[in-house]
Order: sequence, then C-alpha cells, then structure tokens
Amino acid sequence: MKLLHTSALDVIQILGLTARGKHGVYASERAQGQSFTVDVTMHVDTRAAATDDDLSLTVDYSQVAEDVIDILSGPSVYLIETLAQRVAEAILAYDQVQIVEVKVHKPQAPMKLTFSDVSMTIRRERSEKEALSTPDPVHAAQEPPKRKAVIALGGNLNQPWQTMARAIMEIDEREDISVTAVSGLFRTAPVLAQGQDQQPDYYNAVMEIETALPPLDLLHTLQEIEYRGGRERTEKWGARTLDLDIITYQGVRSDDETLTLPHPRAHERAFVLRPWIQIAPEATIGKHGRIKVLLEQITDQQVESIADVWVEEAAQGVYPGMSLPPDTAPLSSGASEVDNSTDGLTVDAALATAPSPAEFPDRGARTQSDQLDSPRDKDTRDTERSATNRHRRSTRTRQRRVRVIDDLDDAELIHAPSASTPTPPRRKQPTMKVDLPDGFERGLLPVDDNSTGPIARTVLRPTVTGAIPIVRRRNKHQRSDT
Ligand code: A4P
Ligand code: MG
Repeated sequence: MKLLHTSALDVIQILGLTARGKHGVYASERAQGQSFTVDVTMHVDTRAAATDDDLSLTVDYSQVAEDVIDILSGPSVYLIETLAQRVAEAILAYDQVQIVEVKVHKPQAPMKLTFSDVSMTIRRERSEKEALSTPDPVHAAQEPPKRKAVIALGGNLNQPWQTMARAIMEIDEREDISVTAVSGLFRTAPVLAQGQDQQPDYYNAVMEIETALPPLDLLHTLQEIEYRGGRERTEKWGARTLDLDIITYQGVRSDDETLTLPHPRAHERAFVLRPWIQIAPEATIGKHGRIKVLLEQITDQQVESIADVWVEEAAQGVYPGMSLPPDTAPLSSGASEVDNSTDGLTVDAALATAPSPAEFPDRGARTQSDQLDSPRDKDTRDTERSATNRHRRSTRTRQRRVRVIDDLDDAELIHAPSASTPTPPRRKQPTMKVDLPDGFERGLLPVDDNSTGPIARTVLRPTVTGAIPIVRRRNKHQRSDT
C-alpha cells in the first residue's frame, strides 16, 4: 500500500489489491475463477484528520481494502467494467472520498495471444453518485412507468421458508422494486422430471411486485438474490435453496429461453397457481386463460397450506406452520393421485377450507433425503449447506440480447440488460400500500434510527382481493401515546 499526496485534494492510493474471483462471460471462468487485481486512487481532503490526528476524519484504507476484496471474491459478474463500477460505488460510500479512480486488472483473461495484462480504469465523482441517487424533479417525470410482475418463490433445501421470507424482505427493501402482495406459504410435493431422483418437499409462495426495471434486469436481480440465498445449479429441476421465477411481467411476452414470458410451465403447476389465486383470484396467464380454471384441472399435485401470514416469522427462523409437527410425513409422490386443488369445490371454497396435514396420507417409508425439511433436520441441513458452500458459484444469465414483445408499448424490443444491473440493493423508506386496520400508522413512516427496541415488521393476512401490505409497525417498546 502506498500513500501519495498531490495539491488540490489529497490522494490516497491502494495498489495491487488481489483476490481470486469468478468473473467473466465464460462458464469456465465462473466455475474455476482467476486472479483479479485492483488499484484504487481516492481523492480526499485530509486536512482536518491531519490537524486532529483523527482516523475518523479521513478514510480508513484498511477498511476500503477489505471492501474491495469482498467485491472481487463476491458474486460473479460478467465484465470487469461492472467490477470497477461496484468498487467505485463502494468507495464513494465513504463520505470523505470526493473522487475515486479504480483500475481492474485481469491478467489471466482467456485470450490465446501472448499478453501481460488486461485492465480498465474508471473515474467516478461524488457529485455523479449523488446525482444518481437524488431524484431530480425534471427527469423523474421521464422515468419509465412501473409495471406489475408476478414472482413465484420455491425451495426445498435448508429451511427454504426462511430463505424465501428473507428474499421477499430484501426485494421489498430495494428502491427499484415494491412488493405489493404476498401469498400464504404452501408445502408442495415435488414435481419431478421422469426418472429424476426423489427430493424433499418444496415450500412455495407467490408475490406480486411493481417495478420499473426492464424484464431482463429484473431476472438478473432475482438471480443475484437466489445466489445470495445459496442457490446452486447442478441439475435441471434439482433441489434448491431458493428459486425465483418471473411468472408474468405486465404487458410483455417472450419466447426467448433466457427469459420466457409468461413462464412456460406455470399454467400447469399447482404450486404456482394455488398461492397465486390467493392474491389475484381473477388473474389470467397468457393464452392459457384464467388461473382458477387451470388449477381446477390439476388433480395430481399435492399442495398444502402452511400459513397465511408467515414472512416476518419465517425470516427470523421461526417455522410458520403452527399446525405442522416437524415429523409429519412428506407429501412426496405416491402410487395414487390426490386431488389437491379443489376436492370438488370451487377454488374459492377450497381456499376457505385449507386442508390440514392429516388429510394427506403417509405414503410409506422414505429415505432420509425424502424427508420434509423441518426445523429439526439440522444434520441434514448442515450437510446440504456445506455442499452448497463447496460448490457455490454464480450462474447469472449470460449477458446477451433477448427478444421480448411489449404489448403495452405495442413494440417488439431487442432487450439487453442495462449496464448497471444488477444493482446492489438500495434501501428505501417503507410505505403503506393499502388501507390498514386500526392501530397501524398511516402514510410514510420514517425509519427510526434512534429506537432501542426491535421494530416489528408484519405482513397482514392475505385476502382474496389480493392485498397483503408489508408494513412497519410501531416499535413494540414504545408506549402507545408516544
Ligand atoms: N428462464 C426463462 N424464463 C424464465 C422466467 N420466466 N423466470 C431461464 C425465471 N427464469 C427463466 O432456470 C433455468 C433458466 O430459465 C434460467 O437460466 C433463466 O434464464 P433456473 O432457475 O436456473 O432453473 P430451474 O428453476 O430448475 O429451471 P426451470 O425450468 O425454471 O424450472 P421450474 O419450471 O421453475 O421448475 N416442485 C415443487 N413442488 N415446487 C417447485 O418450486 N420447482 C421446479 C423447478 C421443479 N419442481 C418443483 C418446483
Ligand atoms: Mg427457476
């Protein structure tokens, strides 16, 4: 590390920060990894720090160095441009840094020619960062309008209900996405490809979001969250910690395999339709029509309601299904078919009479790997978790152009993800989304930085009209008159 000083602003440089990272457009680069080196030049006014000899008034370069290493060894990206941008953003988060220059070296880049280094340098200024984060009233009006999208969540490894709940909260905390409704939590029998090995039962849910992110950027954002949720892809339809699929994106159709919209299999899956009906009973899915009708036609997939209100609890690691003992037999496939969806009732009636676990018969002895993942399956989970960590790698979709048809704009678009995505999640002020019962505060609620007790965040009971607001409730430790 070398410290330099120039005239206007002072300069702090950190040179040669090196770590192994799995970045690049080739699968082999993302599987095996290679060495990346970063040089950082920070322009800082260090006069006050020097006068008081106080570290807190300047930049702690050892902390910056750790941040850079975290980015280099963290989630995969395709481009060194993206790496440089992420490093620059992380460094501009230090208030004292006015300007940052970031040089990323990739000396082992996959080229057959002889070369000693590939590098790229960017320079970013605080004013640019602030311009990006502060809404500008003139240009705000030109922002693309928000669209609704429906996202299916699923998983069957490592307390998936907790990972799903955390993903929902993480998504809702982003500035660029709002969660507008969340279904209840369901336990579902795995739908497997023919001949595929048996898997633990899944947990599934569906949420509705609003976002101005283009479809492919939304996909990449969700894939980043899957990655952080421990997702690895070793086989098609393999067991997973977290799956986030885009089921519909308002007004958009696509046949491209990178992003097919509506989702090509959602219409035949009870584990998507059943939770979706809870939040949007009148929804349709492309040419397949009304989801209520589609669900009534599915008779061979078991779906069990676990909890209507579950996100807050599950995110904290508390199993939300009070009525489900951990040793309850799995729902997994058996010889005979069970009508999961309506039992001869209308879908509405079926929703009103959610089946208890006892209604699903035990289908005989199972191996350990078949057992329902429950809070007691700690050993299994630990083994799975370490396997996940061993093989962890990012599988973000390759940066390629995807053809989608935008029915709302009446246009056929060749859509490429924007250069800046997926962006690191930016936190936003929680907002109320619909009318709330008495006792809940209304309007914009500021985040209370001074609070001493936990803030309870809750998801209200789903209704057939589909609105399940995610709200921040009064600090439990506050008196009601404060
Ligand atoms: N992709 C294309 N369109 C989309 C879309 N609309 N949303 C591409 C998300 N991804 C989309 O997905 C594979 C590729 O699909 C990605 O590269 C993406 O670019 P993936 O998430 O890597 O793998 P996957 O989920 O195994 O594949 P797929 O084909 O989406 O599987 P499904 O159809 O989601 O099925 N049984 C129960 N009970 N519950 C489940 O949740 N899930 C599956 C997976 C099987 N059985 C299940 C469940
Ligand atoms: Mg998927």
